Amino acid sequence: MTHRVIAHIDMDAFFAAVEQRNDPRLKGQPVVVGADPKEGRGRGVVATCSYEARKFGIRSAQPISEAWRRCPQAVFVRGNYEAYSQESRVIKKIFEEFTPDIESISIDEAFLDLSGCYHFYQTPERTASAIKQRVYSQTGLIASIGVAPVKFVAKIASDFCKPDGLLVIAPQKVLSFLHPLAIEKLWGVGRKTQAILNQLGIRTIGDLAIFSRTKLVETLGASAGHLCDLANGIDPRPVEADESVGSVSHEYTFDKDEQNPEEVLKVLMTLTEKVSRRLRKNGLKGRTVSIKIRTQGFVTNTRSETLPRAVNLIDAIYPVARDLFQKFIQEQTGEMNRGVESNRSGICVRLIGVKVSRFEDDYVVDSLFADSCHVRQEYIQTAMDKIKDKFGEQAIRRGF
Ligand code: TTP
Ligand code: MG
Repeated sequence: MTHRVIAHIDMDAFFAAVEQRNDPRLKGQPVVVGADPKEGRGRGVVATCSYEARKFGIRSAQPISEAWRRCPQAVFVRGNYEAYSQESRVIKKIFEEFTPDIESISIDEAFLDLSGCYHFYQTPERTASAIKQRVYSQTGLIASIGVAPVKFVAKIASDFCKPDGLLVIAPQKVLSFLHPLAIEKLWGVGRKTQAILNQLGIRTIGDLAIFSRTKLVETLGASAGHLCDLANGIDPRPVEADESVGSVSHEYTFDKDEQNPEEVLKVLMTLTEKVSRRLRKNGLKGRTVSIKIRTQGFVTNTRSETLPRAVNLIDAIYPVARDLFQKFIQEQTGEMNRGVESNRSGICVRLIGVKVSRFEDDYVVDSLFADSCHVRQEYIQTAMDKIKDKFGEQAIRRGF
């Protein structure tokens, strides 16, 4: 049986490492990137901190006031979102020198499928080591890399070997690596699931691997079957390469011409949701929103608008798409009234599509830098993405 060779690469203390590299005085210092601590009165949170700061118990998402209390002598930096984003692009370019099969997960994290290229470096370990060295020599930043035959094990491995780590889990070692680990290390086991599993006497991944699948599904529902598979090292999910095209779009053809604009708008909302989700999955934001409308007689119309800043959230994309559609309807109705078109019953839409293009910065974890409304929208959409990833496209929908 041939196994895949999948690497999970995650930069160490990413934002803080960029700060330390840019200012050598910060090397070896506890550095906290996040909101202004205002001598302990600051609101907001820690984005990340250097490993020196972690020794004081400082963590991502902790209130900045707590970070200050734990280590007032740390260097507190507000962060430079653009710089991190730029660095992320440079790192991704390095990955592309090794393989085109790259699935970006976040600003500092990606899966690479090395199955087709590791032979050039003889072994998976040497390939991963070459990537690590290349990243360091070009950026001065340190990546930790986990390599395994399946995705989730590669991710656990990179986390396990941090910082400055490289860990290759050979196929025959997957179970002996996984089984002693705490159950919460398993992808998809949050605090609630962990509590239930603990009540069932399951504390390690190994405990889960030998637990009755039927009993687990009875207790946790159908999705628990997936957890059993993971505990046994089974994860068929492939590395899904990022989109390399210049736009992301979705369209829908109605079974018969749709005359009710409200129905068309409902479809437009669903399509926009899909586009938004794909954009975010691929770390993209675009400035141009376009719609495509095919009316009776296969006449295809497009309308687009370019925004002052790049977007990928549905709340930013949908209103633009909706306004474009409504304007189009008004134009058409006006023309009909002037006798340009003979269709008296109103507009008949055969196909509707939405597209976002003119990509700009990669998507980064910018919640720190955005207003609170934007942050809420991000949380909601990320939660919706996770539900859809787990339970399918129909599992959750927006109200209109
Ligand atoms: P992580 O990879 O989770 O953290 P890290 O790179 O700082 O540290 P390590 O991987 O070594 O544990 O996140 C990458 C960057 O994303 C991080 O540097 C800052 C940002 N980030 C936030 O802004 N808020 C958060 O809550 C988290 C977890 C990360
Ligand atoms: Mg990281």
